[in-house]
Amino acid sequence: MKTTARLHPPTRRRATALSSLALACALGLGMAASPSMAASQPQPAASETKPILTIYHLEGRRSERVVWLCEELGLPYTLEYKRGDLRGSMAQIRALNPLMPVAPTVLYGDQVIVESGAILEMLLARHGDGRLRPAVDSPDFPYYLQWMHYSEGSFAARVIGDYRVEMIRRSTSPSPLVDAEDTIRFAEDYLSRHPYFGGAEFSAADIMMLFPLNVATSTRIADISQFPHLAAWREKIEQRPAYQRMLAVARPDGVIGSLPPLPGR
Ligand SMILES: N[C@@H](CCC(=O)N[C@@H](CS)C(=O)NCC(=O)O)C(=O)O
Repeated sequence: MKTTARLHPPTRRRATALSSLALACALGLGMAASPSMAASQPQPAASETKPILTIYHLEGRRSERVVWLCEELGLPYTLEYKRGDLRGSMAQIRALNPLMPVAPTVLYGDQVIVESGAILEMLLARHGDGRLRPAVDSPDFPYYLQWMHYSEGSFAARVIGDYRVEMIRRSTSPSPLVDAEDTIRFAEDYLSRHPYFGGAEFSAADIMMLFPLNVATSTRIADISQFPHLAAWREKIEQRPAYQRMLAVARPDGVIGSLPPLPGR
């Protein structure tokens, strides 16, 4: 599946129209613009025909973060994946990045880049115009940066680590080390005092934090009803129009091939 969304900033209306095109593509109406749709769009100049960014994607996986960020920013991108076919999508990634075939892998210009957090930071630094992150001198900035990194370094790492261990051997006593539930409790505590992970405003830190929370709850590593602030935050950010546009283009059939939930929970 190849979807291209283009935007000439700052024309936001155009982004919406092009997202509709991307949605049509995602819904199986063909990858190229239909003649009538193409005719209704202003034609991009030759230098703008190919977005600088191509996102190699697996449905329901971390590459959604990059799509979501681009939708928030109105940043043009090409989305590559094979709908309903994780193996096929992985083969595309492997062909581009044989030594580290993970989602997201992006092609940015002629550079192949991995690590969703790094990709988000790079896109914000180059294309963000100050959006989706607090100013460097604001009191929110240290928290923003903490959660940007915590999402993968502590949260996802422990959720997936605990899940793998528990699939092999159910633990009968709490871990003496910081475990997945502790990482969630820490995030819950922060959200009891701040509306978003970047502090006062929605930011890329929220985009980073959603994926490990979803893995934690869908695998039953954590019970979301125990974490009301996280539950309310998730509900709020999932209503964002850019998140909904991301779902339409990047997860048209829901999460496929998800990890089985832990038994007996
Ligand atoms: N820390 C990396 C993790 C990337 C990663 O492991 N992605 C998963 C999908 S969510 C993947 O590609 N897994 C395939 C595999 O491990 O073989 C990031 O944030 O981008």
